[in-house]
Amino acid sequence: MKIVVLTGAGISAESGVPTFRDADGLWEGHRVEDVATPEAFERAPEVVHRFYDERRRSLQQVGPNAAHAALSRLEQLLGSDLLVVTQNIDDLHERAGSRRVLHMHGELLSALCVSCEGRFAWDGDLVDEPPCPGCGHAGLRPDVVWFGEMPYELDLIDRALQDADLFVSVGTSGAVYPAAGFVRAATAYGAATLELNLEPSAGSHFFDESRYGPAGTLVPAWVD
Ligand code: BJW
Repeated sequence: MKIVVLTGAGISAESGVPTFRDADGLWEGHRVEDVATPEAFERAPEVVHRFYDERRRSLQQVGPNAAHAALSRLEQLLGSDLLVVTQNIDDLHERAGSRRVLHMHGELLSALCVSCEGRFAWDGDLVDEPPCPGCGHAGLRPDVVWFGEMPYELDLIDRALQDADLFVSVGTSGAVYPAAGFVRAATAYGAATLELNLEPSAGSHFFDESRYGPAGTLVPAWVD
């Protein structure tokens, strides 16, 4: 059975990573729309850098939880029949042992050069305008996908959805496209669909089945 699992901020919540749209989902009074747009970066790059530099540093204080671990176990069973598509920019799936992970909204531990468009492994701060390791230009930005930008790997994801027998969505509000549209695409391609979330998402009525509760409980119960 071929399975595509889409994950969102809710899967990392029990690891201590704040979500975007829950009560604690604000950063110093900013809405995500105020710090996750190219316009915000143009207007106040240091504010945006600080937001991502802090999140990059916080990654070292957290670890994968039971939901990440369960998806890693599932990959050991299914091999290439499982693909995890994550909207998250943390590396908790990888640290739990998952290898078949697509980061459609980019990665905190990567920097993108605005000049040569090179992508580089990065674990330090970006606020000090370090030079690009590729071309030397002082224009590195977080390698993440902001509103209005094209998410990564959409062709691969669409092909995986076409082949999937089951599409599972974990810990996402369904507020952000194109990820919010994957359930309808998967259904149109013939897959069964399952939502695992703390509460009904914006698109919960599109799923064949929904289970509500914390991912750290629901995902292991589904996998095992
Ligand atoms: C738990 C839990 C626990 C909590 N256990 N669960 C109208 C229609 C269609 C599209 C648009 C439209 N208007 C505008 C657009 C485009 C726009 C968009 O979708 N805007 C919406 C606001 C409407 N989208 C874009 O611009 C995207 N690009 C694009 O569309 O390109 C053009 C294109 C055209 C055609 C085809 C394809 C493309 C880009 C979107 C980029 C989003 N970027 C961000 C920031 C990334 C970097 C960063 O991390 O800072 O991505 S925004 C932010 O939202 C982040 C997340 O990945 C994303 C989704 O959030 P997520 O993961 O769902 O988190 P939350 O907080 O919303 O929800 C958490 C959920 O977990 C909740 O439901 C909780 O209940 C639950 N939960 N604890 C289980 N313990």
